[in-house]
Amino acid sequence: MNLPLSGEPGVECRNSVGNQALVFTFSSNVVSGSASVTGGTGSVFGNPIFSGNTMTVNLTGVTDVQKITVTLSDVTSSTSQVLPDTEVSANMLIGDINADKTVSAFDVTQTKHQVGMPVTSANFRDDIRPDRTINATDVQQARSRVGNSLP
Ligand SMILES: [Ca+2]
Ligand SMILES: [Ca+2]
Repeated sequence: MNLPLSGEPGVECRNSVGNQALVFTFSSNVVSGSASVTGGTGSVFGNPIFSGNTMTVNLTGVTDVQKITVTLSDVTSSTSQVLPDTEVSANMLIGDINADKTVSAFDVTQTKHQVGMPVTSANFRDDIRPDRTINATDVQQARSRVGNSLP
C-alpha cells in the first residue's frame, strides 16, 4: 500500500486480522524515532524498526472500514537531522481491490478472475487474506463485505 503524505490516503484492502506493518521510506538513512496512532482505531505494537532509509511501524487492533492516522515523531537521520512530526493516514477497507473506497460486486469479480493465478506485484491486492495464494477464501472476504465504503 502506498502512503501518500498529502492528498487522498491509500486504501489497504487486505485482511491481516488487525495487524498491519507500515513501512516508511525516507530520502536518507534513519536511526531513531517514534510512532503513535493519533486517529482511528488501532495501536502501535513494539518499537519501530529502522533499517537503512526505512522505518517499519507495526500496528495491532486495526479495525476494518476506517481511516487510521499515524504520527511519526522525532525521526532522526544518520546525520542527526530531526524531521518535523509527520501525520500519515491510510484507509482500511478490506475487499476494496480497486481502491475506490467501496466494496462492490466489481471487487468480487476482479478477485474471482485471479483465483489460482500466481500472486505478483500486479494482483497482490486480490490476495485479500494474504497467504500468497488467491482462492475461494479471498473471494469470500470481498463478497462478505460488499456495501462497505468510506467517505
Ligand atoms: Ca472497490
Ligand atoms: Ca489468499
